[in-house]
Amino acid sequence: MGIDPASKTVDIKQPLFNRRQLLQAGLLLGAAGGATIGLSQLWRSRGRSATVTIPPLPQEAMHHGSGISPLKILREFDYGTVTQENGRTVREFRVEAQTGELQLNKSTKFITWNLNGRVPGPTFRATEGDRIRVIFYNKAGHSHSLHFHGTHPAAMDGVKPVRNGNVFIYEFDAEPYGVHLYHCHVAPVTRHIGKGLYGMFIIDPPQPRPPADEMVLIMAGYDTNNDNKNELYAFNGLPHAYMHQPIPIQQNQLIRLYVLNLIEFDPVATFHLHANLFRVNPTGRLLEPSYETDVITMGTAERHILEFSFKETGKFMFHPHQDAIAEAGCMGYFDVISGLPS
Ligand SMILES: [Cu+2]
Repeated sequence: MGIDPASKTVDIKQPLFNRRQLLQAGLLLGAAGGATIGLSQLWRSRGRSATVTIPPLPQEAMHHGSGISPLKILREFDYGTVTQENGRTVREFRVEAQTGELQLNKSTKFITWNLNGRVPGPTFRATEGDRIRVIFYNKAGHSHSLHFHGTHPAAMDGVKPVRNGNVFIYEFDAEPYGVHLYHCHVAPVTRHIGKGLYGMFIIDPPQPRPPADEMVLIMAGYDTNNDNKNELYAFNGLPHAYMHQPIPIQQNQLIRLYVLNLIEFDPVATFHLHANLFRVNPTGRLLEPSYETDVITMGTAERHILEFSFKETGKFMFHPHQDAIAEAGCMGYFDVISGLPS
């Protein structure tokens, strides 16, 4: 993998995402691909057979002007490079901390500290019991780190800063299954998270959850004038992104949302879905959702799996029910497309 322990450098020129990872994320078929993307390949590889139908994405979704594409981030899962070592599965992830400018809206530019050039960082995904190896290369210009939620040894807790230009390799077992997160843990952490150094970490149970159109929604805030308050908010990095480009989903198909509240400064954020109810699986720690509602309340870093399907076609909003947060960017639409029988 090109690591020279003496110099503590790593060759990061190889592609961050290989063909297989993109296939697993269902993204290689392109924006103009047919209405049906066969995720059956993914499920067959896990010993299941099922097909999930993902409506075509708008052409511009793949080339967003701001440098990141929330529609792409939504369904993009990084399964790492898989090898077998001493009889067990090892998933190796490569992640690079960078500094870059993000156009948050027509009038606001924001300097981000980000991972692999995106906010939020990659959604790492593993199966419980895998060995996780994260090669973290800090090229952002400041000290940063990666602190993962879940369980691991103290030496892998990610609270020790990794200086600019250095590499640290985090290695631990993926447990327990559920929906977790990771973020930079260098002080002041609020600032390091607020500038974009965070992402989701999904650990699947040994027996996979039923097939569904799976998506990641991470709520975050932007303190654009350093007054310790958020002026803008976003799902998956860009304010109002899913208002401008609603998320196409299929009528009568199971949707599984991995939702995380990573808004700093505001103590809680709610999540509300219009014209429907969803089933809640707290922290993804259950094999089945446990209750049904249409609004949940999450403190910072709380996360859940939400499951639902829409019977009706049309555009339906989702947003925190604190309207000030929603109106400042944390708002979007599902665009329910007809086609699947109930
Ligand atoms: Cu940091």
